[in-house]
Amino acid sequence: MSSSFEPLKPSRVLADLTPEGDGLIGKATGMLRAKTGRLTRELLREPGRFGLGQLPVVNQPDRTTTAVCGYCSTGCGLNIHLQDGPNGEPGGGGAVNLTPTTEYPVNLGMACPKGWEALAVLDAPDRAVAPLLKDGHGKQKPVNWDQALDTFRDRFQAIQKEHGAESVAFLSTGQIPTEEMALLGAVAKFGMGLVHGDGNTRQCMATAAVAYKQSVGFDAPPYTYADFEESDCLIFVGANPCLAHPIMWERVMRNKQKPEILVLDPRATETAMNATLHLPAKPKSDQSFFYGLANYFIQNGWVDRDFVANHTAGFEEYARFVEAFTFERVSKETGLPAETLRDAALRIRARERVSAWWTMGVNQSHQGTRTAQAIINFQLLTGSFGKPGTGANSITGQCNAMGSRLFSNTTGLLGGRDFKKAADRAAVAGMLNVPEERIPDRDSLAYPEIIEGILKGKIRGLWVIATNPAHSWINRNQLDDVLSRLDFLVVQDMYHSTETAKIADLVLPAAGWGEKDGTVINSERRIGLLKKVRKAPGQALADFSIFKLIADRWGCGELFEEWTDPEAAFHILKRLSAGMPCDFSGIRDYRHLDEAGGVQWPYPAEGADPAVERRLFADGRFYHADGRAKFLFEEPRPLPEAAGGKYPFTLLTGRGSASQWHTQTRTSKSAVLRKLYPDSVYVEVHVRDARRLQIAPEQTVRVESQRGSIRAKAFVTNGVPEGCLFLPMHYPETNQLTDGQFDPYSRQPAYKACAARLLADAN
Ligand SMILES: Nc1nc2c(c(=O)[nH]1)N[C@H]1C(S)=C(S)[C@@H](COP(=O)(O)OP(=O)(O)OC[C@H]3O[C@@H](n4cnc5c(=O)[nH]c(N)nc54)[C@H](O)[C@@H]3O)O[C@H]1N2
Ligand SMILES: Nc1nc2c(c(=O)[nH]1)N[C@H]1C(S)=C(S)[C@@H](COP(=O)(O)OP(=O)(O)OC[C@H]3O[C@@H](n4cnc5c(=O)[nH]c(N)nc54)[C@H](O)[C@@H]3O)O[C@H]1N2
Ligand code: SF4
Ligand SMILES: [Mo]
Repeated sequence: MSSSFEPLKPSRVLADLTPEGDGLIGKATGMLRAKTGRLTRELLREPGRFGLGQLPVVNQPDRTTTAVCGYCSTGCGLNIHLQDGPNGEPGGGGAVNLTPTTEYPVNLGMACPKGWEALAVLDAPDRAVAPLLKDGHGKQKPVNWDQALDTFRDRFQAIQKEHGAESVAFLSTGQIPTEEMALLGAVAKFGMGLVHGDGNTRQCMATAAVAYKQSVGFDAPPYTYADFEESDCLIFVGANPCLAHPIMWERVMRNKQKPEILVLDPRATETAMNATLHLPAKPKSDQSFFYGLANYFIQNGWVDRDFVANHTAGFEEYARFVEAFTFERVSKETGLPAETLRDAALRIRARERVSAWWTMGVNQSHQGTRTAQAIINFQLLTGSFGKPGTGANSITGQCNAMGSRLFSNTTGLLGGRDFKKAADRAAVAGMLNVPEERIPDRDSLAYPEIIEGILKGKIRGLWVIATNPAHSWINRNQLDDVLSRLDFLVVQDMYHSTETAKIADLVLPAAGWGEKDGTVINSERRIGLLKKVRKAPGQALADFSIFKLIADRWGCGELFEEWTDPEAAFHILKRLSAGMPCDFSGIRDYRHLDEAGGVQWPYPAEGADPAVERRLFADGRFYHADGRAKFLFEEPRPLPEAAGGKYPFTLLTGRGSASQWHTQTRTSKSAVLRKLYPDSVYVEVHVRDARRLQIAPEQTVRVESQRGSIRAKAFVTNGVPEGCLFLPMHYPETNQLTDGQFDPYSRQPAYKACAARLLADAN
């Protein structure tokens, strides 16, 4: 590691600044941001300088294998370099290093800092290496697997006996392979008799999933990453790919169409700084923005009449509805001048291949579903679907968010089916050889209702797998209280030190990425392969094995006999997918995935398109029975908790750097990554707000909402608009302030706007 490399802390850049002259501050913070944004590219050229990946000498066939990265939904391919075993077996000693795969169609030889450091975080001292059980004094003590499994069964069965089968619930994840998550969903629901189980994808993708299902008839992001390069106008809405999906952003940088890049984000993010037009609309005004844009296009006759007539439904009503969204009105609601709105419209109109990309700035909102559909509607009326460089494209978050949307068996039945449909239940019962009556005939409660169920004493046992709600759930002070009411809390995680594992009655030690096999589905629907290239520490087991052990101990193991190992499970998944829009029954086996560089769904057994990069809807046929996509719309609603009075700021939250991952259980374990972000929580505040409140850069301040009060370092910047604050989600303090509000259709938490105040005095 080079000692000359200086960490990118805001403190260092800002220490040199005086609050005089916004220009200077703007320039300096801009510099910092540009640096963070540029980091990935610098890394690619000179990884050694950053202490990342001491490059292996050569790619030796016996000593190199491949696997997909296990952090974000980009799904980069990595070459894993192996050392020889104790007796000289080539590659038998496990992974010692990795480098991005040049031939993988996703990343083309690139990786971000998290990917480069993926192996380092496996060796942390706080890895869970044995099951831990709370003793009579509330202290967690190591026990063996036998005791752990007995306790799991006895406690949960006792709760179910007393309070009914539905009194135990589970929280799944988009973090583990599809095989594991499908087995979990099957064991929990068909084996253990649970009805309620949801996952951390509720916090993340629920809005996009519901929006697609309602609009196009199936949860199907339509694009391929090639569209980043083929588009001549990219509209990013509430997305900061520069740091949240750095390798997708690298694909944008390869775009040779001299693209127009519009970024709709209240903050001047790293991505916005690379835009041809940044549109700093007020938080949650995107829905009005797209209605206004649609109205302007319709008024000018810029509608793809053929596409609308042949492939959509409800356009006339939509056109009437958006008439009210004049630029005058939209200007008031978004805070963008009418001139800027017109400019944006003309820029879009001037281009041929327009793509719209959205992430959490849209999904995490009290009106996320209708906002996502406002984007979909706009792309429908301009016919921007199914052609290269187009689409209404939700970027997913976790490495297997897409797998979770299809196969978690939580609020939807395996393979994108519906628990409420008898035919779907019968189909799954037949394919899995489980009695039909074991399949619940209704949806699970959604995550927020599960929490409410605990509060009301209806849910008394909870099994949490690969997610850390005590840090990541909205308004977590309340959640702490809720979780403490449970009779029995089981947490299955790689680390025993997560906020949720620390309060668990039973901790089950799990293997992580690199320590097990399986597949994940990335944002462009590409199924990629994870591989075991390391032994898990101590007694930690792959989640797959843990679920099998639990099924056996519970007494329902015989239902899952066919699920012998992840690859056998993959064949079951293929069967479950057959005939569905996500059909991938044509994938031969794991080896096929490895050889092909991953395979996008659909890939049916008959007539699969062999192209490496594919998009959906080229024929204009959507998944509704009539083949048409629907225009869905609604009056925008005011913010549930508008800024004003005692709490004059709007608090936004989100990703802070390319090197931090969520609740930091993993990324905080790499010494290299730790140098790349501030080690304690900071709040972004606009220069003029800081000056008004007499807050100096780096000063410790207090941020408060109706839910809580935290101390944070002031990061004075004009990257956030006046009247807004921004807190990165990676620090446990952030969700002490957020407000438990949800989208009515998707039940996704509205993490990205609540009222707050800022006090210069931190005491
Ligand atoms: N380094 C890193 N990468 C990650 C992750 C990580 O933790 N770290 N997490 C992964 C996951 S699971 C996810 S879901 C993605 C998230 O990826 P992104 O959604 O791109 O990241 P966020 O920072 O949460 O939110 C994006 C932007 O939304 C803006 N925003 C807030 N409110 C609004 C609004 O009302 N309208 C608009 N237009 N914008 C708004 C915020 O200012 C922010 O810049 O990242 C993935 N990649
Ligand atoms: N304020 C605010 N809060 C947010 C957000 C925001 O933008 N703002 N974003 C939300 C979003 S989009 C998301 S996705 C969530 C993420 O929230 P979480 O899911 O709670 O975050 P992670 O830190 O990814 O938690 C994953 C856990 O799984 C463990 N783990 C990793 N791999 C494995 C494995 O293979 N097996 C097992 N058993 N465990 C494993 C990790 O150690 C970690 O404890 O946060 C949400 N919270
Ligand atoms: S961009 Fe995402 S998938 Fe690629 S290396 Fe980084 S974290 Fe891994
Ligand atoms: Mo997410």
